[in-house]
Amino acid sequence: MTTLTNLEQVRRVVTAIPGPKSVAAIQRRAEAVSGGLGLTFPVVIERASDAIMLDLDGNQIIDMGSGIGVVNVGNSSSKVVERVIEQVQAFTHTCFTVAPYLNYIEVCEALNRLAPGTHKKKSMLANSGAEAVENAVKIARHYTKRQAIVVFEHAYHGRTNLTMALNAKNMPYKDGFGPFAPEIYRVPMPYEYRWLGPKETITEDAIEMITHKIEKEIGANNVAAILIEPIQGEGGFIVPPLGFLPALSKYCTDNGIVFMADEVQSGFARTGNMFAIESEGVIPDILITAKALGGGLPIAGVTGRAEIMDSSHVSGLGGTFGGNPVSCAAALGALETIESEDLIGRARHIGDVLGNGLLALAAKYPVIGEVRGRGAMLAIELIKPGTIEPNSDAMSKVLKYCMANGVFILSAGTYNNVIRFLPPLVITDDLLMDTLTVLDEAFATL
Ligand code: PLZ
Repeated sequence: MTTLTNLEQVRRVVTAIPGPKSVAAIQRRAEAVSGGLGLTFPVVIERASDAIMLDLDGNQIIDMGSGIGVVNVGNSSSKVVERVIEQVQAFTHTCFTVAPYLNYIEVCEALNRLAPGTHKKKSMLANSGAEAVENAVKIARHYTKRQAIVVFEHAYHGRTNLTMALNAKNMPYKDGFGPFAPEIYRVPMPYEYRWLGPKETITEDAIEMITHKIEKEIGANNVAAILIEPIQGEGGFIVPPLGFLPALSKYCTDNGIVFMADEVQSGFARTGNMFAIESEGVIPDILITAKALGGGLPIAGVTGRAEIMDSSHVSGLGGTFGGNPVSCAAALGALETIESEDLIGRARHIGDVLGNGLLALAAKYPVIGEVRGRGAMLAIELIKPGTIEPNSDAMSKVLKYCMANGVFILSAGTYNNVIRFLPPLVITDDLLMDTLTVLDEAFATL
C-alpha cells in the first residue's frame, strides 16, 4: 500500500497556469470527452490534500471551491481515507436492498440525529443530489397524494429530467433538453439585492405573493411540497431575508404541504450550523443532502419525518448503488471529522476572516455591489459601478487572474456575475489571507 504524504498547505506557482502538461492533457480531453461537459479550470489535478491541489505541472493551487462544496473536511481527509481503505478491503458492493450492511444503517442513524428537530426521523440514501431530490419528490407526492411541487426563482436542484424542470435557469441547464416534467410551479424568491419592491417589507410581500399564487393558480390542497434551498447555491448564494423561511414553513404546516429543504450545497457545517435551515430554528419535513456528506465520495440522503419516509410501499424506493458501502464508510469518516474537529466553529471563523476581507475589498472596489452569505458560504456580486447592472465581464477577468496565480474560485448566479467562496472548512488562515491578497491584485487589474 502506498501512502501519499500530505501536501504542504501553501500556494506555489512554478509554471504558467495552465502549464504545458495540463495543456496537453486538456487536448486529450477534447478528443475523448463529450463536448457537452463544462470546464471551469483547464488545469489537470494529480493530487490534493486539505485545501491545496497539486497539478500535473507541479503548481500548488488554493482550493476555494471544495469541488462545489463537497470536500468540507478537506481533500483526502484522513478519517475518510482510512475508513474507505478498510471498507474496500472488506467488501465493495452487495446492493443494500438485496443484502444489507451496517454502515448504511449507521449513516441513516447519523442523518436522523443531525437533521433538525427531535421528532422521529428516517432516511434513505442515493448517489447524487439530483437523485435525492427526485426521491424526495416521489416521497412527498406519495405521502400527500398530491402532485404539485412549488419551487423558486433562481433555484437549482440537478440535471436529471425532473430536476431540470425544478431549475430556474434555462442556459445551460435546460435549453433544448425538454420536454420537462409537469406539475412544477415557480414562485418569486426574495432576492434582496435585486428586489424591486420596498426592502423593509420584503418578507411579508414575498410571502403574500407566493401564497396568493399558490392559492389562485394551483390550490394549496394540490401542493405536495414546497422545495427550497435555504441559501440558494448556483443561483448566486441568495440568502432569504429574516423571517421568510419560518413563514414559509408555517404556511406548509397550516396547509398539509411537505416543507423540503435542499441542503445539498449548504449542508454539513458549511454555513456555521450543521444545516443552513437551523439559523432561524426552522424544522423541515424533509431534508435533502449530498455533496459534503461523502467527504468526496458520491452519496446523498433523504431524511424526514418517519411517517412521511415510511409512506411509500415496499420497493417503491431503491437503486443499485444508493448508499454503496464505500461511500457510506467515507460519509461516516466525514461526519466524524465534522463533529470531532468542530468544523461548525471553523466555518464561523472562516466567515469572519474571509467575510471581513471581502467587505474591505468591497469598500475599495465599487465593482463589488454586495458581499453576502453565511459562515464559509460567501459570495460577492459584481456590478457596473453606480448601477446594479450585472458585470459578468469583471467576474471572468477576476477569476482568470486568480487561476493564473494559483487560486481556484468558482462563479455562480443567474446573471453570471457572482463570485462564490466554498473553501474546505479545514483551510488555514494563511491560505485565506493569501487568497484575499490575490483577489485584491485581481480587482486592481480591472
Ligand atoms: N441541489 C442545491 O447545489 C448541485 C451543480 C454542478 P448533484 N450543485 C452543483 C453542475 O454544474 O452540475 C446541486 C445543488 C443543489 C442539488 C444539486 C444536484 O446535486 O450531486 O450534482 O446531482
